Order: sequence, then structure tokens, then C-alpha cells
Amino acid sequence: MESTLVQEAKTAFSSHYSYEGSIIVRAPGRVNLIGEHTDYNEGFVLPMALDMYTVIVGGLSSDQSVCSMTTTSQRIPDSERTFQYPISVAIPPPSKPGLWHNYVLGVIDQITKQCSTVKSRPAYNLLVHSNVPLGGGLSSSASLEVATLQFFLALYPGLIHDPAILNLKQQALLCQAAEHTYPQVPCGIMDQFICLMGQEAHALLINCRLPFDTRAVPLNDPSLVVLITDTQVKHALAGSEYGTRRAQCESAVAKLEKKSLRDVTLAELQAGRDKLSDVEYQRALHVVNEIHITTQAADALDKKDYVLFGKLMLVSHSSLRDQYQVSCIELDQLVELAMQCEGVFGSRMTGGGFGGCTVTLLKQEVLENVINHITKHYPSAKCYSTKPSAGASILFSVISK
Ligand code: GAF
Repeated sequence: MESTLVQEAKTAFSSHYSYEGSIIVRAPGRVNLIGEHTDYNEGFVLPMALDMYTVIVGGLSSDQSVCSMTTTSQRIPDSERTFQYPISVAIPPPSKPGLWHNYVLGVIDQITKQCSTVKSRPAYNLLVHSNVPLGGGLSSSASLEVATLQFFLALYPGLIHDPAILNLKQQALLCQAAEHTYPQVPCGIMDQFICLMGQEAHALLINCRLPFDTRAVPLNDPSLVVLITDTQVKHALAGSEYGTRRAQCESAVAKLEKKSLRDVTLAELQAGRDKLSDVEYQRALHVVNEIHITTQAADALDKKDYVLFGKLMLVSHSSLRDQYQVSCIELDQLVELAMQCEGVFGSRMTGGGFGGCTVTLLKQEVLENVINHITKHYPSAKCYSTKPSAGASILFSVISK
């Protein structure tokens, strides 16, 4: 049976473009359980794909000369919801940062650059409909990029066989490159990987160093809940500080004369402390510890040792707050509120930081109490009880190849 989200997307497409879409694709959002700001340091991350999705419905454009994209998102001003360009011109360059269509154009730009075997790229219409909270640290951006790639895999004849994107790792790297060049966010690879490779009932331990090995970790205990709590705030710092943190890590690595922070042990970091500024030391300390506890946490989950997993979540949160300094009052408050409740194993901020969401591991039997407690003291918090889901897919396509 089709989900409500897909039905809404189909209806929105036909009412906007006055014909039925011939392709439907979707890509999930994600929550990272542990391993924050480690991906661009070649470390480990442990995310899971969510049962929240970006759906794209679309098809060939009726006049074959204009490409058009539109979104149903109410968070985007009316005047910016639709974007069009003639197929005869080159793909428009990135426009003002923050515009949603940059994510779609970035993927098209990378397909054009990387997928040389594909000659025919007809004009299209597409509509984006999503229930992944925008800017909430649940990877709405990667979810849109990955859904966009699925859409063009279905639309462009032969693209699915292009050697540049035959496997999911290549597809994730293409989407990451799109995010670097169009929205110009210097993100790591975690989000695109999990949006493509998520598995039902599993979290995914990703080794963010070539060749990017992954290990599925079962997460299907019915007595357990992964609760996401949205602060509903996004501080302005979020954009610029991400790049600053990356630069601080790179500078620390250069001074320690290593290839990446993945190669630095705690003892080496302490021995090299004099070479680093205090800020660089604190940043590196977070990364080195976080990489270590992420693999420990994956092992704990394997053994269903939720007590240890919860403790490691708290260690991660404190380090993100104190050493990496990417938390904020609202995230700290939500973690504290969750930890005041019986039956909660652990809680931490998730994603880039400076707002967005926390992730909490708790017993199913206390879920209602925990939500009541959190929303009593933080009334604007939005809570989602989630389960690990599968990665992106083409749900429907009737384009002839
Ligand atoms: C954002 C980035 F996109 C990821 O690559 C990752 O670095 C994360 O912040 C922090 O762990 O989601």
C-alpha cells in the first residue's frame, strides 16, 4: 500500500503540472546514533536511516524545452518554491546560499561532469515533498540529493549503467560532491552514505576511510526505542562553524604531521599538545575520543548492552558540548530532561549541532512518560519515535529506456 506521503506527492505533482508523474522515488533522512564530526576525519560513524522521507515525483517535461522543479515545503517562501531553466542553456550556476534548488542542481551538475556515457538528457518536471524536518540535523539535504539522483537514474536513459555511479559508494560520493559545489557545504560522507545504504532494523557502522567499509549492526529490539527530539531551533552559527571545525582539525593534523586525526592516538595527541593551540587540542581531543567510543558503542549494540551504549552517548554529548563546542543551550536542555527520566539509557545531540535534534535511547515502556516530561518543560519540542529503515529507492517508473 502506498504511504500517505507518496499519495500527497502524486496529488501535488498532478495539480501543479496538470499531468500524472511517471516516476516516484524516495530517500530517507537519518539520525546519527554516535560518531559526530568524525566522518571528515576518516573516523567511524554509526547512523541509521529514518522512516521519514523525501519523495520526488516527476517525469518528462511536456514542451521538452524547460526544466522545472517545485517543492511543497511551507518553510520555503512562496516566491522561491518553483525554479525553472531552459534545457538549451548550461545548468545554472549555484545561486544565493541556502536556496533549496541548489541541492537538485548540484546533483545534475555532477551527473553532467561525471557520467560521460549518458548522451540523452531530456527536460524534466519534478516535485519534492518531504517529511524530514528541514534544517533539523536529520539530513534533509542529503536526503534531497540522494532522491534527486534516484530520479535521474529513472529518467535519463542508460544513466543507471554509467560506470561512474554503478555502486552505492560512487553514488554517495557524487551526492557529496554536489553538496560541496552547489550549496557549498563542506560536508563529510556520512549523510549521503546512510541515505543510500540504510537497512531496515539495523544501524550502520561506517568506516569513513577509503574503501569505506560498512557493518550493519542489528537494532530491532522491541523493548527499545530510538527517540528523536527536535529543539526547533537552528542558530545562525551552524553554517560557518562547520567549515571552521574542519579547518581546525586539518590544522591540528598538519602540526601533528599525520595524514588524519584517525591516525592519532590519545597518547600521541597528549605528547604533541605543545605544537597545537588550545582550541586545536580541544577539537582533536573530541575527534580522537569520539572515533574510539563509536566502535565501542557498535560492539555494545551488538551485545545488546544498552547501559554501556547510553553511557557512551553521554560521553559523546559532553565532548561535543565542551571540547568541540557545537552544542547549544536547547540541545543541552533536551539531553538533561531526557536523562531525568527512568528507563532512559542515554541521550546526545545529533548531526552538525547549533540546534536541530537530540537522539535518545530508552525502554519502550517509558516512552510516553519521557515525552510528557520533555514537552512539559520544553513545550515546543517535537518528538519522533523512529525505527531503522531502508535506504533510497525508485518506487515507480514507467519511462521507456
Ligand atoms: C553534518 C555533515 F553533513 C556530516 O557529514 C557530518 O560531518 C555531521 O554534520 C557531523 O557529524 O551532518
